[in-house]
Order: sequence, then C-alpha cells, then structure tokens
Amino acid sequence: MDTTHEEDRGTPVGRRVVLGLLGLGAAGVAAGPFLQRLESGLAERDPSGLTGLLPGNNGFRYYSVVTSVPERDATNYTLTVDGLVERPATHRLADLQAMPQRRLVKDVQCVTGWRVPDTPFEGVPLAHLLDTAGVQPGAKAVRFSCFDGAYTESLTLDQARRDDVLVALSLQDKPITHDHGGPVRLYVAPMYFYKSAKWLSGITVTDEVQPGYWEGNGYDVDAWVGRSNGRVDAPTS
Ligand SMILES: Nc1nc2c(c(=O)[nH]1)N[C@H]1C(S)=C(S)[C@@H](COP(=O)(O)O)O[C@H]1N2
Ligand SMILES: [Mo]
Repeated sequence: MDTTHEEDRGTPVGRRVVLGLLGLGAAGVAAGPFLQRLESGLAERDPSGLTGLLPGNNGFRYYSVVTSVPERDATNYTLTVDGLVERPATHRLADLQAMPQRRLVKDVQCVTGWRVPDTPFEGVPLAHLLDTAGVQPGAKAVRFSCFDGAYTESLTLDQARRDDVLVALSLQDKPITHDHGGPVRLYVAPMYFYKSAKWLSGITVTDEVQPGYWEGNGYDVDAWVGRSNGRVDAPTS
C-alpha cells in the first residue's frame, strides 16, 4: 500500500518534470531556424548596416541573400575554374583537400560592425588554383560565383594572388558548416567579410572587375578593412 501510494504521487511529479524539459527543448530548437530566417531576410533588405543585431554561435552572424541554399558535400560539390585561363578545371572536394593548404589566424570584420577575433581559416591559396589553371596574359580580375545562385564577388588579379586569400575548407579548425558557406568558401583576410563569398562554386578569370552583390548596393569594391566603406576599424591582415 505504501508502495502504491508513492508511485501514485511520484508519477505526476515525474511527468511534470519530463514535460517541462521537453517544452524547453522544443522552444530552443524552434528559435534557431526562426532567428536565422529573420536575420537573413533583414540582411537581404538592409544593406545599411542595421542588420544582424542577434548574435549567432561563436560571434558570427548568419548571412544569406536567399532564403534557402541547397546543401553540398564531398559527393556532389564542385568548384569550376574558367574564363581567361589555359586549363579550365572542375575540382571536387577531395581534389581541393589534396592541394597545398595554408592556415591563417586573424580577426574577421563585418562592415556592419561585428568582429570575431583570432579566427582560424585553412584552405588552398587562391594563387595556387590560379597558377594551376594558368592565367592568360591580359587577364585583370577574378569573379566568384556561389551555389546559392545569387551572390557574387570579385577581386583584381593582384588582390587574388595575395598570400592571405584562401579558398577555405575549414573554419575554426573544423570543416566549414553549411551555414558558414561550406563545404568551401572564399576567405579574403584583409577585406571586410562580404568579400568572403560563401558556398563558392565558380572562379572565373576576367578582363575587368565586375562589382559583386553588395557592391551593387553601395559597398566599396576595394574593401580593405579600415580603409574603405567610411569605417575606421583596425586592419585584419
Ligand atoms: N554567398 C554568400 N556569401 C556571403 C554572404 C551572403 O549573403 N551570401 N554574406 C557576406 C557577408 S556580408 C558576411 S558578413 C559574411 C557572413 O558569413 P557568416 O554567415 O559565416 O557569418 O558572408 C559574406 N559572404
Ligand atoms: Mo557582412
């Protein structure tokens, strides 16, 4: 009888605790994707810098100019190198992983103001990919395209050949996650983070700089941290 009594009393309490934990868990899971969508929508419509007020994981804020991006991984990811090159190529993730890698640890600076200190990026120097393809005489610039189907960026050839510009495969010493533009994103260490195109799918060597997505909305094409966009941030590289 004592045992029955205890069970009768204990069960509702136990259930209450379990349901409470489940409720908390469900709210936490729901908040992530909602805030992410909200922020990406704001980023799309507000190039003025008043976006991204909600901190994401590890100091970064999620940006995308489209509402959803397909996931790509080692089975279906490709990076094409074409345009004014002697040897156009399509690299798979394993091809990129087999190339020389460089690791850099520098601050990341977004033009809207947030900064993430001492962030490791590792990947193939862009100069190596350009040399592998063989840039034709007369080429002046490089255009980047993304498998989100919308974002573009560009650099002059001199900027692209700097040793602090990577086709990055890892961020904070882990494979780049989908939300951070994985499996492969551009990393342009000395420039505002909008130059570091996420979900990189194409590198095209061109005869002139073609302004990228945000640059069509007023951002500077030469995006040196602390020397562009009217900002006074400390240089990142
Ligand atoms: N494809 C793509 N790349 C992009 C962007 C984007 O919207 N789409 N946003 C840029 C901007 S403004 C910033 S600050 C960083 C944000 O990178 P994160 O989402 O990994 O923090 O990505 C840059 N690269
Ligand atoms: Mo940004």
